Amino acid sequence: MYNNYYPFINLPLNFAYDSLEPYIDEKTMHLHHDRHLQTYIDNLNDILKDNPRLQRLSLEQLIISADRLPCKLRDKVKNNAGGVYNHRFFFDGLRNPSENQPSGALEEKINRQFGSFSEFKAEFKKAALSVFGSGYAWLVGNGCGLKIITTPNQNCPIAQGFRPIITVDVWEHAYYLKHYNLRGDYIDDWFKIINWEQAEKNSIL
Ligand code: MN3
Repeated sequence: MYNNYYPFINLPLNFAYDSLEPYIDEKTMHLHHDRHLQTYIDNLNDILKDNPRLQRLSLEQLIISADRLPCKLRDKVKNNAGGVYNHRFFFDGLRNPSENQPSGALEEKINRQFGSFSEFKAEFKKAALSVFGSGYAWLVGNGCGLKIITTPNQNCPIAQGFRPIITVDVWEHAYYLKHYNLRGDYIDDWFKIINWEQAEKNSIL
């Protein structure tokens, strides 16, 4: 990942704010990227400003080592480094609406693990709906295959040794303006704007 060290900056999206319409609206994308992600970036820079030792760690290293930090830093680093990583990963995994589906090795792995793409979607949706409160659902690689997992808050799968492939942010700020409380409708819409090319790259890195 680019800009992987302190000071962190809010990199622009890879697409126009309105390019996910009608599935995710332009205003949600502005608020989500320009305010929510920006706040995690500002908070993380603020924490690291007074901790030069931590400035030498990459974003991933901060997440992986957060649990070994002193109490007063642990949750702050975990939440804010996780917030930066998870949002960047979520946004990078989106593209304008298309009939785009998994292909190549990733398609084969999905079929092997879940039976078919539609069975995978059903299982992923169930997991994303099961997140109580705020969090994410992920497709991850675990070394020998694929797995669907959920994480609460801004916890990140790389802290558990998983390789993230796709994720959906199910914090209400990700969908409330358009979908209100209908998280299931938002998940259905999100399936139409997944960047499967990026997912394929993530699965082989
Ligand atoms: Mn979010």
